[in-house]
Amino acid sequence: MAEAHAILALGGNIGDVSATMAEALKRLGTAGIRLTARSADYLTPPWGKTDQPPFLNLCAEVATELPPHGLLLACLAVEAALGRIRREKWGPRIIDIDLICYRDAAGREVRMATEALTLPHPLTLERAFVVVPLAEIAPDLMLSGRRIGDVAAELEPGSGIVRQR
Ligand code: PH2
Ligand code: MG
Ligand code: MG
Repeated sequence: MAEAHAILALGGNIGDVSATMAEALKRLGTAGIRLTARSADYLTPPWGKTDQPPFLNLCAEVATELPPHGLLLACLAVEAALGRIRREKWGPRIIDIDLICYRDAAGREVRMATEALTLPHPLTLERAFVVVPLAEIAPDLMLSGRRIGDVAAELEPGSGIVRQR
């Protein structure tokens, strides 16, 4: 059966985040979520709530037969298994795995707004910590009528984001 494709954004700012994100991708791989591309890790200034340590972020492209909500549940299960405890909105965390956009097996962009999940993720273009890593793996991706590579080119100079390695 043909697979759907999705973009995931991972991040965190507590503990060895690089190792935690790698472990998260490995665990997703055993849950029917096949990694097809991943960006480098990026050191990023905290966004939204700025009085906290910097984050490490990456973006990944995955292929899966899971529907959008099934994919979201798998991401939340991996977060929980890796020890994430939800405290304050936008606050410090061990690992966060967000679903950015989803293309079904027929190649159609899925748009939805439920309490649990809005697709595409509505804050993507405002978040340099997502746009810059995403531009590394999918510069031609279109979100809200904008090409991700173009949005990243506008952001990058003053974003304070540093690619690792
Ligand atoms: N996640 C947030 C809030 N702020 N800032 C950065 N740099 N990276 C994140 O992953 C991040 C954030 C809420 O999910
Ligand atoms: Mg998030
Ligand atoms: Mg999240």
